[in-house]
Amino acid sequence: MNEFVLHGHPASPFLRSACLGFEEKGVPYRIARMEASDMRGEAHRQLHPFGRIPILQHGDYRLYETQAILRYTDALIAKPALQPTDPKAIGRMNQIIGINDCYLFPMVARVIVFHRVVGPLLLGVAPDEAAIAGAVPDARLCLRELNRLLGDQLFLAGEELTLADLMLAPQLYYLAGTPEGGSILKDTPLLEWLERMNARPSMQVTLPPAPLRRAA
Ligand SMILES: N[C@@H](CCC(=O)N[C@@H](CS)C(=O)NCC(=O)O)C(=O)O
Repeated sequence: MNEFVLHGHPASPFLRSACLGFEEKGVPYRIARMEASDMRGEAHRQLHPFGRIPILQHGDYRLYETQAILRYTDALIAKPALQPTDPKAIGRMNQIIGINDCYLFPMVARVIVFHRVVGPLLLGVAPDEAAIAGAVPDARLCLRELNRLLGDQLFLAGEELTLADLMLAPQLYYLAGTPEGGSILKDTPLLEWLERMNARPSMQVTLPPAPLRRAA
């Protein structure tokens, strides 16, 4: 089989989600590291017209959008299955992936994690406290809803690990390390789920670079 190559920066939670798919499958892959200075340049736009990461290259097949990469990985490599077969669990998994892509990342992580973690520690930019404060109500909403959907289950979409867990864990890893996220998550089932996820070998071998790791 052709080599799996993921283009991206190791600090990216979306890149980490894509890596988790390969790690959980036990399949080798390579990260083609992109620097912050490469982002949105011509070469990047050739790979991803919207200038985001990650991008998967598999032979002559190129794919972007993290959930699409994860679904491709799961379709190609059967075991262990990372998508449920029960229609209700499939619906829940897809709903939670949608919450991540439509609400949690753009409204919460892209603001709080950027201004608390990525900006100060990676780019040398001071946090924008007003932007952070403005995102806190959305953080409360997202985390309350994820807690409700998790309920007393082991994983987000039921009793088995699914793509929803792989999408959410890298985002919440960072958010939990911020004062705002940490305080909202304190003593919740979602934090217990995150701790279970953090203990998985796949999460341990995909930790972000050290400065960001300490902050999280
Ligand atoms: N919907 C995209 C989102 C990817 C995304 O936003 N990645 C971030 C890094 S974690 C990025 O590329 N940020 C660069 C930017 O916004 O300029 C996916 O699922 O892959």
